[in-house]
Amino acid sequence: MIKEGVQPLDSLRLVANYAAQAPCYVCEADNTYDAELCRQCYAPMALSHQAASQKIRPRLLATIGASGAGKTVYLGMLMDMLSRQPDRMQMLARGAFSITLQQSTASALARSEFPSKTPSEPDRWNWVHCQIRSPSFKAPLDLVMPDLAGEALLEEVDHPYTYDVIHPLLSKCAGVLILIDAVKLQSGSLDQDYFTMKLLSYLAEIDERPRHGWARRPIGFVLTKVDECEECFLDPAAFAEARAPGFWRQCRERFRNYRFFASGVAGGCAYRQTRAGLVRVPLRVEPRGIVEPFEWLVQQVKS
Ligand SMILES: Nc1nc2c(ncn2[C@@H]2O[C@H](COP(=O)(O)OP(=O)(O)O)[C@@H](O)[C@H]2O)c(=O)[nH]1
Ligand SMILES: [Mg+2]
Ligand SMILES: [Zn+2]
Repeated sequence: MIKEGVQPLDSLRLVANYAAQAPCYVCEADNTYDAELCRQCYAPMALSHQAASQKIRPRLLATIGASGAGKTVYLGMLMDMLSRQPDRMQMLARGAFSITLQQSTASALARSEFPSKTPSEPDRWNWVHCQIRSPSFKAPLDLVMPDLAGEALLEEVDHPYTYDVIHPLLSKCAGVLILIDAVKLQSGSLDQDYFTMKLLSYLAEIDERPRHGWARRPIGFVLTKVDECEECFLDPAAFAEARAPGFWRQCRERFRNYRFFASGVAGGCAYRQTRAGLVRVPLRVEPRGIVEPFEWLVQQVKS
């Protein structure tokens, strides 16, 4: 038993801990120190704690595009490839949560399935915090990337501030990859063209500063599913110009730093009858053009 001396009460300790607030890395709302997700935007609070524990602030990048454009498959495959290849660019995941996206994509593809659709609720999105190393970099680059749902993006673009996470995220992003379904463009559907035009005007209006705004930030356009659209793989810029004239023009008029890429994860697809009905499944995994757009974006962000 202690007769003399000051013994802090447990309740006081609790109050002190709760008084210490941590700002969210994305939206900057104050959160209690033990919150798992930001109470306002649902970004993982681990991002803030990890950023606070190191000297360099991680840069934010985003992969955006319509629902079904192939964002989840692309990002999951990219992470898996970067975390395994010893030469070129390497990725080191920071925090266990950063591995979930690549794990769920790789395990679905190993079962000859595509990963399930990204839920539109932000508290269920996967985030990746990683460190990128490359023989051409002097110091590693810390990056944070979420896997957003296309429905949420569309809702936000049509009705700004519906989702607390998207506006602050895209304001702070150093660059984006915009994924566009090449198969839909090839079929003559203009949905992808309209959606990309909306995304581009949303970005342009988020930050209109001539030097630091989106007009000068890097934008990589990635035309996806090239296994079903060889024409696009050969010359993605010419394909976009011919099939998506709306966003092509907008891009030339409003943005300075952009490039076109083509990518594919599957090597052919088929339909399989399941209890849920007919589902599209990959026949083989044959990644093409996965690392190139990301490598370009990272180099632009670094320079
Ligand atoms: N042919 C083909 N289809 C793909 C490829 N990647 C994705 N898909 C199809 O597109 C669907 C949506 O992909 P997903 O990554 O979930 O799109 P998201 O909504 O943008 O995240 C998948 O279920 C597949 O049917 C690909 O590389 N080739
Ligand atoms: Mg998705
Ligand atoms: Zn937040």
